[in-house]
Amino acid sequence: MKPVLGKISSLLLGTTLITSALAATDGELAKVMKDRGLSEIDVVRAAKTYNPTGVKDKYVVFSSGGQSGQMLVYGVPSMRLLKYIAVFTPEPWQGYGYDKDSLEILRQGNIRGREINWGDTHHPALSETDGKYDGKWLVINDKANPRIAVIDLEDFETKQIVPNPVFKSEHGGAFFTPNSDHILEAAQYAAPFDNEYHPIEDYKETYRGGVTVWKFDSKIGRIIPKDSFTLELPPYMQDLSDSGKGISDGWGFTNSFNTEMYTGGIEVGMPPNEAGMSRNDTDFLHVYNWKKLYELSKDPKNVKIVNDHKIIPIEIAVKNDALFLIPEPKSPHGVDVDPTGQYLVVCGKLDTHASVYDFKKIQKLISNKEYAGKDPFGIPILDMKKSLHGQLELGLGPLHNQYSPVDGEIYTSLYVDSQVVKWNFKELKVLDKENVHYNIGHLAGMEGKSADPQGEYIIALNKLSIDRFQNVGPLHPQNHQLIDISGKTMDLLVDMPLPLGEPHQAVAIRAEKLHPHVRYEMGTNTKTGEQHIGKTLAGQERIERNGNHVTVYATLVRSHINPERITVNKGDKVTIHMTNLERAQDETHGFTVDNFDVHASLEPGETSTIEFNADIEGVFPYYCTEFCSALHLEMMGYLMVKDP
Ligand code: CUK
Ligand code: CUA
Repeated sequence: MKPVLGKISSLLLGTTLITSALAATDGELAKVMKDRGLSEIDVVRAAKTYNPTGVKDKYVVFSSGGQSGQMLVYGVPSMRLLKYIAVFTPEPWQGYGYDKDSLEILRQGNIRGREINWGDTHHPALSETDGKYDGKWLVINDKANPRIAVIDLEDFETKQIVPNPVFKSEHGGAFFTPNSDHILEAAQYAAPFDNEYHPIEDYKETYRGGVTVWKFDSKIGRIIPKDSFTLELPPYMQDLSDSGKGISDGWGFTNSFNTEMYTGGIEVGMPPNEAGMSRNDTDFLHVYNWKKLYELSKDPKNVKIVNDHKIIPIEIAVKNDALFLIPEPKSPHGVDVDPTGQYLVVCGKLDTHASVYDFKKIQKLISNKEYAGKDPFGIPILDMKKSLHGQLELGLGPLHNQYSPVDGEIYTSLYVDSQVVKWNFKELKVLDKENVHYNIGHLAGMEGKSADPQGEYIIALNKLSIDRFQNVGPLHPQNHQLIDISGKTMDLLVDMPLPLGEPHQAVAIRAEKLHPHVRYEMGTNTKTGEQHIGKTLAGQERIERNGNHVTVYATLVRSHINPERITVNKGDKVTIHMTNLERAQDETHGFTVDNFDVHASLEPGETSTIEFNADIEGVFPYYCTEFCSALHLEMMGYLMVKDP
């Protein structure tokens, strides 16, 4: 039982200050409280999250935007939305997918030559130095169309999308290694690595799971596909993963949930009559030495090539003592390495317990070659009991974990119970529970999965909001709930409705670690960071014709677009390079030509390009789409398309 009375009385003690402020304001606060029906606890909670105008937040949160294929940025504790980051989906305001350079980024995400315009984002990760967030890069996965995107935190723009060459779906990405030299991405639904048809009867022979270890160059912030490889795994469904740190640095950990290899009606290699993905009491935690595997991947003898991509076969990994399995309670979800790297906390949706594995014990079993058996693919299995530090019953549906700076303190989401539980994973003791609304999935601590968790707050990312907000139709907003964890017991402060997509996971970083710039060097191609081929300074504006290709070099500055008239022939291909000549902070100009489905957002100093075929005759105004000055409406011109 939750100590409700204790919680309220401790909150009331904290309100002494408010009470005296109340008296001092001669009843004004009391009047507001009365008019709005607020209690003193409500007022304390409001004060803990209120930012007066101009006051900024202490933490910045990057949340997955789920089915929107985008990301969201908001501040903590105010829970104010700051930005959408366009990732896998076209985003008109920022011109993402509507100008030439961003369209090239979006199209890097083509799979087998086909355009994909949506994504199912799940797990954002912030780049790390020594396991601590360094505020440089952000990556996120797409579960539906297995891809990883890289976002530059100097301008919060997507710079790279890398499709996975062998997976057909993925969920165990993206996880940075402690110095961001690699990113781990595990598959989800097992499928053949190649792109051919293989009958489901051949599941065990031809379907595979895996973990892709992407090489990441943290100086330039790009994934290097040619130096990356995939560790082949059995067709158990892989799930969430985490990278080791501290004493487990060099190792990766990936859950699985279908060691039965159930395929929906036909079960391979298993006795009949007992079908299903959760028949076994345990599934497998995959433990692999990605650092050793990376070295092995450099020798062609150790890899086979599928879709131009290096695969390390199971046998090679086993032969080199780089891959092990440990039983874990069935259908696990999160595996979360603690700040020291010694403990791994695994939570199973169908088990009320959390399992705390001790990497020191795992290491000892591995170095003694003390195996409890082998799986059907020849992978050594380590004994579960001998690997465990212990287990603790937490409640129904434990999913994900976050850490705090207090030694041994951990916060776990309980999906079925709709609660956050605070407990000690070393002493195996429940400390507190807090109700959330409703059916929490992930929870986000402040740097709560790094080597340097900050505590203070936890955000509950709930799957359902039901009655929390105004009814806006059957599709309800998502509900992010901010919880104060600075006291002995948790205290839910405020709800934030989120009208985008399902926020599977969010990561929070101290705002002081972020240093985005406010303008670009003049003429920058923001997608490459280099000088744009279309860079145009004042006085260099021109229109060039080469056959039926017309290239315009334009500038935008308050309050005109130069040139103000572009005349072309019907059938011409038109390329317009534009440079925003502004130096002032926040002086963005937008650019569109009516009827041609193009749009660019030009931040100060940025050069961008739009391209279209002038395939219809007529007169088409073009204009600046951002209200940028008193003469904003005058910032326009005409595209004249005539039949020659
Ligand atoms: S998942 Cu959604 S609640 Cu994709 Cu990390 Cu667990
Ligand atoms: Cu420039 Cu409006």
